[in-house]
Amino acid sequence: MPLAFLGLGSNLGDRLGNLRRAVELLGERGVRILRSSRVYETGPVGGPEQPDYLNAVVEVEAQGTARELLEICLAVEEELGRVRAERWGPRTIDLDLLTFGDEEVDEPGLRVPHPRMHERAFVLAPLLELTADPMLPGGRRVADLRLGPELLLGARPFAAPLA
Ligand code: GSY
Repeated sequence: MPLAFLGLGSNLGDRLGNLRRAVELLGERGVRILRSSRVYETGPVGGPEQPDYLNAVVEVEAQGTARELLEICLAVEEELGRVRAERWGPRTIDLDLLTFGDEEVDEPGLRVPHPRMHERAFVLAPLLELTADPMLPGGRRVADLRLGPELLLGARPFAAPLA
């Protein structure tokens, strides 16, 4: 069964509660949560002025395809009341499929590895807790990214792992 990494983010309402509930709902829909990073508080990237996010990454075992896992993530977002109003705007929950085994997928609405994951401290800081050498878009390697201290400064540990 493929192992995948999911990025979770929330910057509206009970942010930590939203992340915890998302993990529960993923489990109820047959996604086995294997490990979680700690939860980080991070400044918003892009979009209008908005509150800070809480972000985490979980490693999961999926039952089916990348597309099926994406559909589950979208269903969980919907159940948690996410309204897709503004593209980069605030949200109660955001679930991003970061990687899916060693698959590369480029289809409408689904690009894996996530095309911007290597640019985002709010993804990399929690992800690197779980794996030192994640699959990145374009065949990049973490060692090539020349990550500086701004990565650590941009992501502040906030709470214990979600699982
Ligand atoms: O892409 C995920 C949603 N999102 C985030 C996020 O999760 N964390 C931070 N820090 N900034 C963000 N901007 C967007 S859009």
